Amino acid sequence: MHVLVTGGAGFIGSHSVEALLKIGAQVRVFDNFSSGNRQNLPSHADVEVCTGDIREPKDLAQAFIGITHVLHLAAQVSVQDSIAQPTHSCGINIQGFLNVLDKVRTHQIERMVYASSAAVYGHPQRLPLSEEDLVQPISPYGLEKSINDQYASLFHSLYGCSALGLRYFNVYGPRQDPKSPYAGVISKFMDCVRQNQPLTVFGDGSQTRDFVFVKDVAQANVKALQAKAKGVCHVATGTSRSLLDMIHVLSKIAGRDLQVIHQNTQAGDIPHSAAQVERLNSEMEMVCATEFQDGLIILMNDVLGVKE
Ligand code: UD2
Repeated sequence: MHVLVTGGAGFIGSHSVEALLKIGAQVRVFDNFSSGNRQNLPSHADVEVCTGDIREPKDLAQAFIGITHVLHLAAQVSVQDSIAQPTHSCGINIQGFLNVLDKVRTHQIERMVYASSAAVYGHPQRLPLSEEDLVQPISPYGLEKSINDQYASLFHSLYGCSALGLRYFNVYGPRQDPKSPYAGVISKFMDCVRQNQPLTVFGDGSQTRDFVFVKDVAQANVKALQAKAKGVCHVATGTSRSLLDMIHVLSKIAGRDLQVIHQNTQAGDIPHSAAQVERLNSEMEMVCATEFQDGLIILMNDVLGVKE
């Protein structure tokens, strides 16, 4: 397998590169390093790093030479930025996506897996969400991801491209920069623990999410590249927990009580999110099995610089 990983120097990308190396794949990382970081990448004979932008078809043409599989993770990943600058976000997440998909077509790539998102559902009509549920995005980011899903499906019908979109739920783990605009609540809270600062909870903390560990997500990406399933598939654990519950586990592993400040619920916040994971379990033969406490311990050790 010669795999091109767009966004390969980023949070999910760099863990996916490591998972691909474990199965003996040759990996070419394609990244414009706007948020990705070379230090996230292992120096390994089977990893090649290529600087380029998915908005530039010429950059992509070079990167696709000799490639058999594509893992497309490069994106504008901030929901807030997509609301503030919708045309900029569209340029990366729709035009950039289409540039990659079209190279998949013209280079007759065996398999493409790309990052879709739970954001396509907007406010869920019912829980737990199934892949068949109504797509009703409430941000340009969610809309862009759902358009990606439609393009991939159309390219399958028109040209036979084998593509699968993975709808990630709330991914956490090492290398998610807590200062970045797309940092999730866990990486923010972990940073507060490190600095001995109080945790800010928006609302009463009863909101629930399906928190999935990044190494499980990387494994799902690899499995999806090897599978034949088309369409879209959730990547989640199938179990949701509240912020208060998460803080309880966090305080247990920190070995002390954590101070919590409550602020008003943020506009557009979704109270509950939960995923059905039957498709992931059966078609991808994959379970996101990292215990929540174990994932948090790995992250805490990483943030505090404790060697495993
Ligand atoms: C996630 C995704 C987002 C999009 C969305 C779709 C992440 C990081 N974000 O947003 O990209 O796909 O799902 O539904 O995965 N919170 C606090 N204190 C903080 C930060 C957050 O209380 O300092 C709350 C926040 O109000 C929310 C919950 O924690 O209720 C989770 O927030 P998040 O930003 O980690 O993720 P989410 O689900 O809003």
